[in-house]
Amino acid sequence: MHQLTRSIQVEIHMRQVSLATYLSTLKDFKEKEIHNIIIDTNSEKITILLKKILQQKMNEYKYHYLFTSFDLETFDLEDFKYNYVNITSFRLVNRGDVVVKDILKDLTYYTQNIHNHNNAVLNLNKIGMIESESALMFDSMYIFAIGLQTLDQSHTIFISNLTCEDEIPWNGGLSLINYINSVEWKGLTGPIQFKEGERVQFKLDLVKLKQHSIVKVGEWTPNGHLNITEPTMFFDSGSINVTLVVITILETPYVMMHYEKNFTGNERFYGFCVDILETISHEVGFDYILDLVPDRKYGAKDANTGEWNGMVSQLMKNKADLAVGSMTITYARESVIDFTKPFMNLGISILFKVPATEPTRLFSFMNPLAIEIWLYVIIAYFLVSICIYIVGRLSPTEWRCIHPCNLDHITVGNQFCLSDSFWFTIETLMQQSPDIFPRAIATRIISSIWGFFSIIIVASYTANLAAFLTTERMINPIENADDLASQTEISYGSLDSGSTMTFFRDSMIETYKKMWRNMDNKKPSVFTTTYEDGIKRVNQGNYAFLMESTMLDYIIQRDCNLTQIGGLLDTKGYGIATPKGSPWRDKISLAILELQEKGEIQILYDKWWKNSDETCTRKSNSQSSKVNSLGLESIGGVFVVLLAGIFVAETLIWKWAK
Ligand code: CWD
Repeated sequence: MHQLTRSIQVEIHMRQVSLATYLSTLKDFKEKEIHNIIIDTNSEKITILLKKILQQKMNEYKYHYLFTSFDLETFDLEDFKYNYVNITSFRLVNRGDVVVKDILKDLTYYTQNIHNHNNAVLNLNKIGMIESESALMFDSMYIFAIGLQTLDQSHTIFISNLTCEDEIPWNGGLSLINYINSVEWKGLTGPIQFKEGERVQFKLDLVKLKQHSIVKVGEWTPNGHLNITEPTMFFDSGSINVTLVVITILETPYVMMHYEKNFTGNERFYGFCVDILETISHEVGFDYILDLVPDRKYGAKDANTGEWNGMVSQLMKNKADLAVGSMTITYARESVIDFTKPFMNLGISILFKVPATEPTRLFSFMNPLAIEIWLYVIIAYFLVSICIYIVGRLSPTEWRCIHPCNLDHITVGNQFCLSDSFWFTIETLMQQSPDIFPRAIATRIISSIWGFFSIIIVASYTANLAAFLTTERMINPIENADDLASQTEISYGSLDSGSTMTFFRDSMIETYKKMWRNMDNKKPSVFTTTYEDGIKRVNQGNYAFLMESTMLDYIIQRDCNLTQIGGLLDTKGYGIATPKGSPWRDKISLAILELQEKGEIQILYDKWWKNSDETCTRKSNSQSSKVNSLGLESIGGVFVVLLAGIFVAETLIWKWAK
């Protein structure tokens, strides 16, 4: 074993305070984060000081007050008991001692019945405690009485008149002191014994405030000095046999409930968070009583009244020691309650119905190009055909002799007449080799450019056609939060009084502000009391539910009709909540970190999220992109076009034949 030597630096601030400066001094300590305070004052002032400590909310576990007064037990410490504040002092009178009890009983009886006085004469307060000053006074009078009585038994005591003029001492004085010195008695202030005129063999109890009462944690004697018998009391604020009140909220798979009658108490609850709580309770060392929060809400601050509801309000009112569940750590909550380190990370996302597949149509072969592209191609076709006709007419090279052998009758003709120009461009567009060859530079330039244009259009069309005809296409009206915000057809909402709702309410981002305004004004309300209601509405259609990603994962793994849209809108975590200043927060945080590092939280996650028969099997990516054989419903339109073409040609032939 290594002996570690540490040098500790202690900074000591000393203040002499009056009633008027109690508050400012405490404030100063609070600001400077001075947590260990020794208070040396009399009993009356302590009562006022305790009030000021409460006003400053300095009655929490991190503060340690050591009172030099021996009368801690006579103060009303009800408001300090449950906050785990450390209050220590020494006591002279041990009220639990049998001798002390007997003496106090006799004294009470004597003062009430024999003398018919009230307890005030002995300074006995309402719980029958005597102040140390009165106890010392009582013991000294008692010792004096015994000394005097013993003197009286062995000597005859002469009482002489005393004057202020003569300095004649009383003869029996020395003997009385000797008799007093030889008295041994157990009084209110413990064993009384004298040596050379000084009291010896006495002890002071070191006492500390606990949740139920003030308990003895050590002893001080003039010879043995301080002996702390319960060191754990100073480091472990009450984890021995402690039963904590834990509130929770039902949320699958975090906390679920058995409703059958044979389940009682904590057995009623099961789920991911219940398992975590059980593990932590063993780790940290506490028992717990688990119950549901009365209003079934997580906790949100009312924007008008400023009042909190749900589990947050229960913790604020100290009605529970812990709140366990899918409780999100938020800035607003952290300012009124405390959170442990997060045991799970998540973000807000969008739950939506799986988009329907696009129906195949007879003219699906037109889909690869947008309708306006088809229009532009037709317009371009007409323009280029007319252009090539005009340029052909104007270019001398395009004119040639039609009958070169007949030199008497020279007839010149142009190969780009109107119908041939249209024929030439359509042939080029269809990637056929044309039977007209432009000869002029201008017509060659136009036909090359048109040829290039045709290659690009045909290549793009062919590439897109394969994709359009062979894979299923989804009609997805929204792809992310911006899409949701910019439309009014699909309504969207979130869980009421939860962190998702407050995220949108308090956000400074324009898209989310817009979404909040939309949600807040929507009638009927788009907020749901349970997330199951939200899922029901999503399944009914035309509704997107903004929810936390961990829960969303759980749902989409089980319901193949639902899907996640877009990514996460934020990142945050779930933590266990405690009242402000609770000593449990740090211990539970440590336990959570340990569980995370050991991978136990991941094991629990897999147990509740993945190992289930309910999970739906979705088509994997490779399956969904498998090439489907093309049916008539997809490319039947081509046959229609073919028939229409033949019909038009036949009609024209018949007309001309007539
Ligand atoms: N909560 C929420 O606000 N939205 C959700 O989708 C789910 Cl599942 C829960 C409550 C939230 N965790 C809170 O602590 O308020």
